[in-house]
Amino acid sequence: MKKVHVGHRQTQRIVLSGRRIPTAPACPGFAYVETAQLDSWHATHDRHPLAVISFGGAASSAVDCPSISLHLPHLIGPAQVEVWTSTQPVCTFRKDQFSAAVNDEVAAAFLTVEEEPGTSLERTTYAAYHRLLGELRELGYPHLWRAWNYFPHINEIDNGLERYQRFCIGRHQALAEALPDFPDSLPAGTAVGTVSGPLHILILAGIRQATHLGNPRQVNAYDYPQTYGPRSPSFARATIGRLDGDAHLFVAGTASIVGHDSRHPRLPEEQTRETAENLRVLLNHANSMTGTDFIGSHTSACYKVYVRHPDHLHVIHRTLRDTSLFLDRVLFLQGDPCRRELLVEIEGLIISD
Ligand code: 3EB
Repeated sequence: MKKVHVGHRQTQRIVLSGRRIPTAPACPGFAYVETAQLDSWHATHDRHPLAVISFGGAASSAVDCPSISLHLPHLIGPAQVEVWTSTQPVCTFRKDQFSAAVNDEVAAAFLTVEEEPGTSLERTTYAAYHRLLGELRELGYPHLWRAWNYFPHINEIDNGLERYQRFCIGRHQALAEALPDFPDSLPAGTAVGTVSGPLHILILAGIRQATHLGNPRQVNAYDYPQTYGPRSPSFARATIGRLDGDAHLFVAGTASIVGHDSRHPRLPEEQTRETAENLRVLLNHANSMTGTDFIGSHTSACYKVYVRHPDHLHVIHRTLRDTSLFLDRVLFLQGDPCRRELLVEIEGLIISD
């Protein structure tokens, strides 16, 4: 496939709310909000919505911004949505299955694709990534900061190859073609199986580069041997981006993998401890690489815990409570980690001011 470079195209910008105030900081915010409180939350926060992500049911809200609904049922507490906001006014774009919201620093871009019978998941994934990366380049946000991928039946075998492995082939092809400095420019990622639904790809991208990190306990996923699939998973263990003076540490989906081996098959408690240890080492590594403290008291964090079997919720929850990592702001969602033996996966965002 030939490399195509697309020039900057004029796209009509729709300013949703407020006037553009160029001197205002462009810092995005990330919060979990009870679904029932979403409209009053927005009314009382002086922030412009970039995106709303709901889990297990559409959020009915008057908030006008790109929104996406993922079939990842909540396992604890009242339904919450994830809200991305901007202190700056936001411009939104919509073209069929593509939607984006941008400020002067970052873009939140979503693409939703229904799989069609007769089209392989690798082709569907390649086309989706090709489109998303092209749109982001045209909008002026070519640098990837964070990617999330969701699709159903992730561990099912389809014509001799697992659907996750097919997904990895298409993603690898599109990113290797489009990204300068592949694989070093790959961002933190998540790939989790939903209960049902289309392929959803969510990308946070920037006008500036972010810094991508590995985990000293783990082989970089893009260097995994071919025993895990014909093409390696295209993501970094963590990405750090600086916005309005705050360092944002985006932690990729982290599971019970040491080196490149899955550890503790069938043991949810041990997998949870191993995952927490991977997170602890990653946070310390991020601290030492950047001189920023992502563990101390001036940080705020939100995490998502993806649980394969709802029966394991209590042991996973109890095990995490015994680690110092998580106290508040954790969503427990039913979702399938990408390797079938993995029972739990945790991602996070830690902001240090
Ligand atoms: C792993 O470390 C576990 O394919 O985008 C975690 C996060 C995992 C992201 C992805 C896969 C992905 O390999 C699985």
